[in-house]
This record gives sequence, C-alpha cells and structure tokens, in this order.
Amino acid sequence: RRALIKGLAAAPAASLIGMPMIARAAEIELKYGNNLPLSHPLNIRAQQAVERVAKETNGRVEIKIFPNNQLGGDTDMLSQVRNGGITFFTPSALVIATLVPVAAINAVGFAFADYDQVWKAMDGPVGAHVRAAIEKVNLYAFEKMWDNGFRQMTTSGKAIEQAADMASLKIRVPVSPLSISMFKALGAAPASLQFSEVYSALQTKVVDAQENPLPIIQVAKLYEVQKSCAVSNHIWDGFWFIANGRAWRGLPPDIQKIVASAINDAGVAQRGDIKSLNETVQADLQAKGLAFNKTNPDSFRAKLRDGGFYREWQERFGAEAWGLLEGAVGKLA
Ligand code: X2X
Repeated sequence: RRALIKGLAAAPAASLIGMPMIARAAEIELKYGNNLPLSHPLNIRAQQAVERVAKETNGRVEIKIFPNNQLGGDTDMLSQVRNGGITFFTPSALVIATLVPVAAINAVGFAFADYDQVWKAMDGPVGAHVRAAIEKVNLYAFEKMWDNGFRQMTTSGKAIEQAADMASLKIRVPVSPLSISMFKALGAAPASLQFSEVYSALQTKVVDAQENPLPIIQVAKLYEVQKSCAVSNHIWDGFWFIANGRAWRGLPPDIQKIVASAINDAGVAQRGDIKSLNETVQADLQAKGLAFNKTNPDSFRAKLRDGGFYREWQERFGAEAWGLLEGAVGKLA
C-alpha cells in the first residue's frame, strides 16, 4: 500500500522532469461562449484579449472561445455561465435581463440620442447600477460594456416608415420581456427567438421581420432573407462581458488583474470598431440589395407613450434606475 502511494506521488514530478520541452496544457483553462459569427468585431477583439492574457500570464491561462452559438443559444449559455459550465459569456443587455431585470434599462425605446449619451451612462451611474445588480445573482460583470449598436428594423414585406406600418407585423425579437412589451405597444405581433434561430425563421417566413444593429445584419447575412431596412434607432443595445462569480473569485488576484485589463481594453477597442463600421455598413448592405428608408421617431414615441409603455417600465425598473437613465438622457415621455 505504501509503495502504491509513493508511486502515485512520484508520478507527476517524474513527468515534469522528464518532459520539460513539451508544451503542457495551461494551468487554468477557461471557456467563453457567445452568439455571434467570428467575423463580428466582438469576436475579433475577444481573440486579441485571449492572446494578450496567454502572453501576460506566460501561458498559465488559456481562454477558449466558442463563437456563433456553438454551445447553444443565449438561454443555454446563460445557464452555463451560471452553473460554471462556461466561465465567460457576453449576453446582450436584453437577454441578461431575463435574469437581472434592470439590465434592460439601456434598451428603453428611443432613450439615447447618440453614443456620447450611451457611454456616459454605461461607463457611469447607469452601468454601475446594472453591474451591482448582476453581481447580486453571483455573476461578475466586467466594467466596460461592449457595443452591439442601435437597433434597426428589417422586413421582407412593405417598408416600415411609421408606427402604423407595424400593425400586426410578425417580427422576431430577442428573448427579452422588454422587447416583447415594446413591440406589442407598437401594435406589432412580436415573437421571441434566440439569435441562433433568426436566419432560418426569416427564410422560412415563420416571421417577416426582425430588428438588429446593421453590423449584425451584415455578419449574419440577414440581408439575404430581408428586403428593406428602416433606420429607426429604436433601442441602443450592448453586450455585458460576464463571468461565473465563483470561478472569477477563485482566480488569483494577479490573474484577475491581467484578464480584466485585457477584456476591458478589448471592449473599448471593439466600440471603436463598431463606430467605424457604422460609417460603411449601410452602403455595403445597399450594394447587397437591402433597401433603406429613414423613419421619424415621433410616431413611434407617441404610440409607445399612449400605450403606457414608458409608465409601465418606469414602474418595473423602479425610481432609482429610471432616475439614473433620465439623468443621462433627459425626461422620457
Ligand atoms: O439576438 C440578437 O438579436 C442580438 C444578436 O442582437 C442579441 O444578442 C440581442
């Protein structure tokens, strides 16, 4: 018996001494899942963060990226990051709101006028409020939110020019109570689907319309199954880079520091990528056959106001969160 124990104890040491030249697996392996194609700036910048972490930890930490819903849709990845099956996930604010309701505060319809307002709010008091709520469900949210963008509506039917054009429109929205509530208030017939299902739902006409920022419409090739795009800017949406709370707290402080800096810096760079992309993406989508039209927000806002959308969500988010949002964007309806 003693010999057996001795033999077992000796084995790792012997193999370390015996094979110093062979690359060994990283000491800490972490998985990161997301819902976007590899060509989206979120994945390009995440890959750079992963390389920086490997370098700065001398190979001790390896983060493996599972893009494009390889691990399942948003709902699946949200449970995986909660139970530790994956360490990192980047849900949209709309999606993490199924778990942390106040996280949808940035997605109130027509709240933000521009990116200056967005980043002041999300790097400031609104973001701090949401991050604290995310920590309460035992997840860790990195400081810098990543950009999804201002959401626009596309359809395979008649172009959407004003709120009245949305009557009974079968439109896909993310798995998000706020999105459902908003599109119902606009008179549409919204259906929640995970992003992994959107292309085929449009292709098979399970739904006629969807809404997403232009870079998503581009990388997910949604222009192939849609005819026109209304530039509505109806919601600003971003991704929270989150970690399983227990896994995050279990990392040594020096590693936490390296990982957090790499991810936050990559997030800020990713915001810049989306900003540059926004200057060229419409022309590219037009060249691919998607027709564009402008919309005036007034008819949409009026419909939301008259339908009680703002009143309802002011109540659901609570006075504190609503006050922080209005502090950033001015009085809402
Ligand atoms: O599912 C979507 O529409 C997307 C990609 O924008 C989100 O992750 C919310």
